[in-house]
Amino acid sequence: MPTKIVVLGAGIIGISSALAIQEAFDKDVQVTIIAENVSPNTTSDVAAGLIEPAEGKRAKEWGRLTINRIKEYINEGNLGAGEISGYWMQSKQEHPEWLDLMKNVRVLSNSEVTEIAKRPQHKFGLFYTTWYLEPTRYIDYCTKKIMENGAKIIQRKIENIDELGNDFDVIVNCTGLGSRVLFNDETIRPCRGQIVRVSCPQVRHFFMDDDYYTLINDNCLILGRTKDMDCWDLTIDKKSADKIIEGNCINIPSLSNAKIVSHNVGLRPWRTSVKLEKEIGKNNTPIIHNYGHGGNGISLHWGCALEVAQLVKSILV
Ligand SMILES: Cc1cc2nc3c(=O)[nH]c(=O)nc-3n(C[C@H](O)[C@H](O)[C@H](O)COP(=O)(O)OP(=O)(O)OC[C@H]3O[C@@H](n4cnc5c(N)ncnc54)[C@H](O)[C@@H]3O)c2cc1C
Ligand SMILES: *[C@@H]1O[C@H](CO)[C@@H](O)[C@H](O)[C@H]1NC(C)=O
Ligand SMILES: CC(=O)N[C@H]1CO[C@H](CO)[C@@H](O)[C@@H]1O
Repeated sequence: MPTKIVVLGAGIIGISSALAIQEAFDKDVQVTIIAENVSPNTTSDVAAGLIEPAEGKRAKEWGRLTINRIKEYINEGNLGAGEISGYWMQSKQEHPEWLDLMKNVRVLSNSEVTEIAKRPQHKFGLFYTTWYLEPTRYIDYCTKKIMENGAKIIQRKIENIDELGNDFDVIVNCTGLGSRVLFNDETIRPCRGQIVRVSCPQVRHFFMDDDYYTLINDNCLILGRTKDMDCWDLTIDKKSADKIIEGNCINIPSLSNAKIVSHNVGLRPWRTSVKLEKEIGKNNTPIIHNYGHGGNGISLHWGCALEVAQLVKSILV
């Protein structure tokens, strides 16, 4: 009998955890995914896909493993990922540790800052190269693989963890913001993010500052952003959209001719740090938590998925 594993959640975190588990065990596990929403209707699908690992040692390692994974994905010739270079203008000089993972990192000279600055808060600047990964394309790629490996996906909301009974040997909890209700974890909070996808092919560098960003995907730019803590509203706010467009047009004047492709909003699963650990639940079923990735879930997903697979191994052998 193969070991039965259930993964709760089908955002980038759940789907990649399922794949990493299958790859670690070959044919000895049967993976079932249960999720209320599947791609393209998850928070992950809204994400801009900029690779920007979070602060801290653990996150830096997850980021490093994720970047290696993205390089392989690019080298296979897949759509929806690539290198992007651009400017990060700062009001206070910042040089987070994860910049070690980036390429071509260069502190801008005073004269470059003067040339690029568009607002008083653009006092310092960096130029660097990172990557983007379009979540919807990538989730589709991973989903095909997990289905080929024999996974089942069931679309259903779990109201209470007891509903799973004794059907599974291990539970992997990748429910993002859903963990707040499902696991009574009040330390996870929504951080609402609204963005605008536009077409403007002549813009080829990203531009970020304290309040705004223009990022690059295969066929569009992503203009952001809002960070509204504890706001659950998933409707598009016209005023925020106007502010996002105006702010980015000041930073990159040629955006004034951009065509709007879509407006999107999502709730980042915000937590002071990612919860990635195992515990023993009711009925002695081991539970592995992998949630609370905030604004960095795309950037950390593969490192976290590999750690989940290791935790499953430590339980089963
Ligand atoms: C506007 C915006 C821009 C972003 N940009 C970036 C970026 O550039 N780079 C980056 O790294 N990150 C970015 N993020 C953050 C990123 O989107 C998240 O960190 C990531 O999507 C979290 O993935 P997840 O799989 O945990 O959550 P989700 O994608 O929300 O998936 C959760 C899954 O759990 C399911 N679920 C929840 N509760 C239940 C339940 N009770 N029963 C059954 N299923 C349940 C859901 O249906 C869903 O399938 C951005 C976020 C937003 C909103
Ligand atoms: C996504 O949501 C839309 C709108 O609610 C729905 O019509 C569509 O079937 C959903 N897609 C999937 C794959 O569940
Ligand atoms: C069923 C179960 O073990 N749920 C746990 C999930 O995680 C939260 C947060 O750590 C715990 O409070 C729950 O007991």
